[in-house]
Amino acid sequence: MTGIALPATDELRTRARAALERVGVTVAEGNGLRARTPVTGEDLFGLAATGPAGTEDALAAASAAFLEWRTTPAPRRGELVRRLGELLRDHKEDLADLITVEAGKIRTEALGEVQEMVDICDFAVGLSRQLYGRTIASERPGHRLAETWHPLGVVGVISAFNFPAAVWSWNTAVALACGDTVVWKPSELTPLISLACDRLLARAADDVGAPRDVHRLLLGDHAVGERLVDDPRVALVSATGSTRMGREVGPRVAARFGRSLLELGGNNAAVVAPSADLDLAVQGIVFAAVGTAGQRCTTLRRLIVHRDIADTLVGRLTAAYRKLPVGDPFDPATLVGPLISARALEAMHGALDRVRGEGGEVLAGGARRPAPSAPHAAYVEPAVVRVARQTDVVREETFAPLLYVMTYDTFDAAIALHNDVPQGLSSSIFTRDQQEAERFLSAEGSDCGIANVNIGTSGAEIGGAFGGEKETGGGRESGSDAWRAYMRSATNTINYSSRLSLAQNVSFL
Ligand code: UN1
Repeated sequence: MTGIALPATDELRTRARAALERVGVTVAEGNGLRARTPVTGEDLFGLAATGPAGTEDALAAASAAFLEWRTTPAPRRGELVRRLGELLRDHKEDLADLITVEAGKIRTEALGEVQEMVDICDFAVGLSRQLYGRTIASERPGHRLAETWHPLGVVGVISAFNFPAAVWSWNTAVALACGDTVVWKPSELTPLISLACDRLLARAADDVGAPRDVHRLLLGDHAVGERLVDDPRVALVSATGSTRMGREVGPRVAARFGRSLLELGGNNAAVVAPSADLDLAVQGIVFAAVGTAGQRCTTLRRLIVHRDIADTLVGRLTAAYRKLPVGDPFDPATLVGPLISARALEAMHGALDRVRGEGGEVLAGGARRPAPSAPHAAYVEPAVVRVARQTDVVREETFAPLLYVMTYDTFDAAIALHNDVPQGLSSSIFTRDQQEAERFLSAEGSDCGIANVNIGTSGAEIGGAFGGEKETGGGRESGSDAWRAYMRSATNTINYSSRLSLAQNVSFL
C-alpha cells in the first residue's frame, strides 16, 4: 500500500497564518506553548501562554465586566451575539482552515463545525428575547408569585480539541445572551482557532459597543485550568473533555459551592433491529463511527445487532470500511483525517491488543497508514471488531475510530447491553418497528441524554439540549432550555393587597 501524501508543514503554517491575519489576529510568538498540526504531526510555532498574573487579570476583568453586562438589557446583549454570528459567517472558510490545521478535521466537517457556531449564535439572539420566567398562582388573595431569571456571573469554559470552536460557541453565545461574562481555557492542542474566536468576539464587542472584557482567553496548560476551577469568582465551570478530567473538576468546583456543567466521555451505541433499512443503517453507522476519525464525544463505538442480520450487516460494513479514503484532511476526497496525536494511535492499538486478547476478532482496519513525509502523523484505518461480550475494554471510551460489534437475540437483552456501560451520552436504534422505536425512547429504553431513531449517534443539531447521564456528567449545553444553567432564578412573592396573609394558613400576631 502506498503512503499518504500530505502538504508540507510550511504550507500549513502559511495557511494558518493567512487565516489568522484575515481574522485580525496578530500572533504573539513565545515559548509558553506550541501550536501544532496533526496533519503532519509537527509544530507550527510557539506562542505566549497566560501566566498566573494574566489569569488573575482576566478573572478580575471578566468579574468587573459582569457588573455592567448583567444590567445591559438582554436584547441588547443579543446584538453582540448577532454581530459575532455575522463575523463567523464572514470568516467561515478561515475558521474551517484553522480547525483542519489544528484538529485535523476533514473540510466538510470543519465547515460544519463553523456552521454549528453560526447556528448557536442565531439561537442565542432569539433567546435574548425569550429568557422567560413563569407566573405562579398564589394560594393567598392579592398575591402573585413570579420566577425571575438573572445573570449568574463569570462562566469558565474549558473545552477539548475535538470541537475546538463549536463547544466554545455553545457556551459563549448562550452565556453572553444570559448576561454572563466568559473566561475560556481551550485545549492546549488548539490555541490558534481559540485566538481566532476570541478576536472575532472582541471585534463584535467593538462594533456594537459592548465591553471587551465580556470575554477573556487563557492559553496554557492544566495549571491555568485549575486556577479557573478553584476561583470563587467563577460562578459556573462548563467543562467538556474526558471523564477523568470531570472527576477532578466536579468535586473541586463543588467544594467551593460553585456550579459545574460537565460534558464528558461517551460510549455510544446503536441497536440494529431485524426490520432496519440496511442501506440507511450502513450509511448512518459509518458516518457516526468514522466521522472526525472517531474523535467526537458522540462517535458510535458499539453496535448491537440482531443475530439474524449480523453477518449481512457486518459484511456490508467491512466492505464500506475497506473503501474509506484515509489521508490529507484538506483533500476533498478524504473521509478520514489524522488522529490528534501518536498517543491517540497508541491508545487505539492498545485497545485493539486488549480486545484481541479477550477473544475479539478484528474484521477490518486497525493498521497505521504511514505518511512518508510525516513520520509523526497518526493516520489509521478505522477498525471494526466483533466481540462476544461487553468486556472491560468495550466498556471504556477509546477516542479513536474503533467500532465493537455485538449480537443480540431479544429486544430486552439489546437494551440491557446498551445501557450496561458507565457512560450515557448518545444512542440510536435502526428499526422500522414502531413499538421497538418507542420503547427505545421510553423511560425503560436508552438511558442516554441523546436517543435517536434511524440516524446515528453523532451530528446533533444545536436546537436540542446536548449532554448525557452517568459518567458523561449530567450537564446540558446548547439549545432547548440549557440556558437555565447559565442563570440563577429568584422566586418573588408580591403582595398587592393591604393585608398581610401568611402562607400555609399560619396565624401570627
Ligand atoms: C463533541 O464531540 O464534543 O453531535 C461535540 C455532534 C456535534 C457535537 C459533538 N454536534 O456530534
